[in-house]
Amino acid sequence: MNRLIDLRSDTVTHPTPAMRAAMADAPVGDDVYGEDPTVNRLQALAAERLGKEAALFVPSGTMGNLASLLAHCGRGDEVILGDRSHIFLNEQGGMAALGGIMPHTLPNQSDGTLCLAEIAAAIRGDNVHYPRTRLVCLENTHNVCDGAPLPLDYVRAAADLAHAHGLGLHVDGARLFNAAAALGVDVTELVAEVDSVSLCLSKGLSAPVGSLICGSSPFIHAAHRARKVLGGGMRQAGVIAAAGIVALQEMPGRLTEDHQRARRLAEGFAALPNLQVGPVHTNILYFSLSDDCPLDGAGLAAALDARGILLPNRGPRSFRVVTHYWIDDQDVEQVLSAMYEILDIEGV
Ligand code: TLP
Repeated sequence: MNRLIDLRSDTVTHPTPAMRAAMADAPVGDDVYGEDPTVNRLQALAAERLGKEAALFVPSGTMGNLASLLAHCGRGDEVILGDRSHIFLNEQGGMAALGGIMPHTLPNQSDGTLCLAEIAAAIRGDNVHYPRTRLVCLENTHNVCDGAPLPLDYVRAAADLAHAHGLGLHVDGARLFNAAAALGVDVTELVAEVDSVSLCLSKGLSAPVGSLICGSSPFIHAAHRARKVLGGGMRQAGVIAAAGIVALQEMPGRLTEDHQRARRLAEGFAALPNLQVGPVHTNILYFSLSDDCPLDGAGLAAALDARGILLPNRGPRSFRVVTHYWIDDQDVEQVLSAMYEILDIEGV
């Protein structure tokens, strides 16, 4: 039986052999005492790589975003963010549930940005009736907006706008290295004007667990307190941080391969008459079955599943494909052949 081709997400990535070796050998200590040398090394490496004063290792992207928001905001404060952002859609409203923070959503444009004029208009004045606006959040790359990278000039302009009004700018950079690779800019430059950034080691970078928050030393001090109250103080976490070090050092340089494979899939899919295929900017590709396609989403997912390809439908007729380290060129060709076979078209 061939191995599964798992295109559900880049979160499904297993650790690489180099990561497993580093994990086995990692020196560890109690990180709640600040004594885990491997965690400390990972945090120092991340801070240096992103050009920030300090960094904090957290168990997940969700906790990275929430600890950041708790560090920036108090109860009753307001955060401006996109209505299609992961923080708003997929994090259980943690900011409101646990922090008493109010989300103020603006429509995400199709490229993942928020309109700067709309941000400016949403910022509250000093009025006893209003909550205090504290923070703007962006997502880079933008998961739901076709994995689009937010351009450097846009991030700078958003930071200038936020700072001109005394607000902070947080970036959910779960796939920040994908953005930097797609834009051809250094990741340090991409977050230079940003006050805080969370990035995931466990997605395109293939580490088994973990995210990092980076920012100023006072910000990381506050985020560290927030991580503890959220139950994210870990003990001998060096075992997983060791994989994170390999992820930061070895994996960003290969992400363009994932982007090329996503493009190859999109080109192949585009030749099928029954599919509407979205644009590809990075490693994420959305497509849907046209109304006249005899198969519905569940039917296509089942037919792919029977061929060892994991791609459950996300809506009645819609799909998201995510390429990653464990998808190679042969897998891409196998997926295309399967799609052509299922949708009854001659092979590519
Ligand atoms: N995204 C997951 C699912 O939750 C949708 C995925 O498969 O893409 N920010 C962004 C932009 C994300 O895409 C995700 C995870 C997170 C934050 C949360 O990270 P985790 O899963 O580590 O809490």
